[in-house]
Amino acid sequence: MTKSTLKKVPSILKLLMLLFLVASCREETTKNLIYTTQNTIKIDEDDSRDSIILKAAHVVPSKNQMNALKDEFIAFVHFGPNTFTKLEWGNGMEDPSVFNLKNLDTDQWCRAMKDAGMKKVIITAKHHDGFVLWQSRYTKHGVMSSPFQNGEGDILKELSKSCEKYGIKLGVYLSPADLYQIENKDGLYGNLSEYTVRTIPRAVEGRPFENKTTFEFEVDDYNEYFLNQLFELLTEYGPIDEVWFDGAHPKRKGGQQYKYRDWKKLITALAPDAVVFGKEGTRWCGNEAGATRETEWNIIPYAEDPRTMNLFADITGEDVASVDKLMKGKYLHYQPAETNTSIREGWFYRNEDEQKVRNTDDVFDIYERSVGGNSIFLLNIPPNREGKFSDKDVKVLKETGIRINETYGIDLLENADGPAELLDTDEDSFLVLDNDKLILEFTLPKEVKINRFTIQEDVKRHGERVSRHALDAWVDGSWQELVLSTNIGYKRILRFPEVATNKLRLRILDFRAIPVLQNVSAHFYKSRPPVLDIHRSEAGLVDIAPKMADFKWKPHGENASGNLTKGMKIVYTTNGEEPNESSTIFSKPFSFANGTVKALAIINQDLGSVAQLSLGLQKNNWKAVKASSNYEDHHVNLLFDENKDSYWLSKEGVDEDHYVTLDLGDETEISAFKYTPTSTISTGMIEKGIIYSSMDGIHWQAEETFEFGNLINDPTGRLFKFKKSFSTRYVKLQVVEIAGGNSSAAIAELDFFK
Ligand code: FUL
Repeated sequence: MTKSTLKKVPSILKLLMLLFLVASCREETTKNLIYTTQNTIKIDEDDSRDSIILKAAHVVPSKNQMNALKDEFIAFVHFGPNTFTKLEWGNGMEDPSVFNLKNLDTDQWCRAMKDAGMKKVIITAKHHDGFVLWQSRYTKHGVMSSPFQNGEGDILKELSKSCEKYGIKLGVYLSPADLYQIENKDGLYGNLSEYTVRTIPRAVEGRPFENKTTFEFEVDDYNEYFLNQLFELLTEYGPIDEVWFDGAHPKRKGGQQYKYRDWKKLITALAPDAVVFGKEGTRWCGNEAGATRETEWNIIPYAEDPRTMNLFADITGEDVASVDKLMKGKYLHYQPAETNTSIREGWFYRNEDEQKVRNTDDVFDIYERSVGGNSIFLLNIPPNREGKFSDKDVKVLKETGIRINETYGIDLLENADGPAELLDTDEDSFLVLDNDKLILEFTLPKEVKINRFTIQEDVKRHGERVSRHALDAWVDGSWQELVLSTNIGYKRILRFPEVATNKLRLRILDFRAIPVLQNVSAHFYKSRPPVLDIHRSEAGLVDIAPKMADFKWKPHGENASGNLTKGMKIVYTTNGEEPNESSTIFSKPFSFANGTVKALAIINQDLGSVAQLSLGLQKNNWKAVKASSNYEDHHVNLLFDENKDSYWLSKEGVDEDHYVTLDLGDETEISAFKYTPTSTISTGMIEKGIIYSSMDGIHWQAEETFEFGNLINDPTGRLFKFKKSFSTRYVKLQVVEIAGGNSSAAIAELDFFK
């Protein structure tokens, strides 16, 4: 029976037939497919809720998407003028000489990635500022005009050689937004040029291409420029496995449109193995903080056919693809999420002391939640101004790799009894779970301690089907439920408190169609001393305690954090040094300002990861003198209450002029300030402003204008160092620009540093 014959029969009848088919197919083929599996399946007008669910169960990844999923853990590299100007977003008017790179060690990058177990690297060949990291024929705004190797250097070439040497796949980030092409007088972006038929690549005298393929597209100047550059990147740097299109736009001009379908034709022809991020290939997970969803389905409902769409909106929100959401779509499309975040605060390297680096616990935790939550983990490691990954970052990558190997390199089910298709290492074996197979048992030769269990569905052939499942262990003569979870997809890592057992039971509780599993494995993760949280109270006292969010997985109200913290001590430093066994023991909250607190937990001889917090002036004597306006629930006092969850919000529409003035209590020397935007709402981000000083609160002196980029996607605190420190008693923060054209300004917390 074909899909088109199915289309002609009424819905109810269709459903009955489908159910009959489920039963008969099961017997005959063990493959259990009703429809042909496809990457995109159209929802027909007469489809019922059940037939839509069944269709969703037949949506499978493309070959490139499957490979992207199997890469699991991949690297991002943000490098460019911002590395030298210490900004998150450049403005496109940077002099190429700022890219004053003396050394470059891409081998060191690749070694560190390899150690971490990463399979691919995606580099910002061109970020929003338009500066190119390779020897492009089509612009002078890039390495060719920089002092790096006297203008002869090519970062892409070096990286591609290192990738080949270390067996790492290569991907390119080519920003559609291009501030250089917007700002310079001959810029091509939004220049209102005509759409005419043009040959790609445009021939450039003296610089022929080895690859003689040509294309004809009807495009304007900027699309032509973009296609020419894609041609260079996809033909001259070895195989390219991912092309990353960022949706962010610091600025736009002239109604510039992107002819993505032409870009895609070029990519398919020149880099057939490349998955395209930000379009129909892979999607943004919706945040830049490393947050993951409890339930991440990769079958996404679309109102239009994603195979012909030009514009892809960001998919955010908690519920992206539940059954209710699928009902609203017209097409069902397989599209895995990439969980992208940075190892450092911000995407670009700034400095060694102030810019926080995620610790191993943190990176490992995101790894388990993202790879083990049906997504791809894309971790950014920004090279420093020496052209290397900094030592701190390298150490974390190495430790993460060791931890992944120690935990997931050993399968405790290796000699277990159970369905062979799930226990073997053959990626092509799978098990169709007929009704009587919805409960699977695994018996181990002897009792082992476990706290992790991984399950994989056969997504390659059968798509994603399981929507609820539970794992039990045989303890003291009865089954004890360890964890209850939702979907599985490519991989689900179940985390639960340690249990000693020789028998495990997996129960599939709900599904979209008869489930087909591919693999299961059991593991033991040696728990470390907990990650710490350092916090200063409104009264100025610093408290250090285990971070509770890390124990979110505890089931049945068991206090896993309590268990873990038995016999624990916390040590800390306030002089910038790394804490160790002989550092001061934390016994009660202490008063501290203007410096960095670093702390770690010790259990037995085991040292945990270092947590650190830079603290500015104490705020207990501060007073708000005036705010241009505020909402009742978002009073101005909330911007210095040491609580990032509460925030000041100026009134929309009431004042054009948004500002706050504060009395710091005493005359103080100030050299820097930190703006923490609110992450509760995504509006009110202060992109540009002026800091004023005053001794009497009447006469004001403008000190400096500040500017911050990428606040909406990455609402983390931003430090601004003044060119010259100044003494003041009063400060005024005058808002000049609010991100995204919003008309309320928000501040979660303000800090000033001596
Ligand atoms: C964002 C960009 O604006 C950031 O600068 C960064 O490149 C990140 C990966 O994507 O949207």
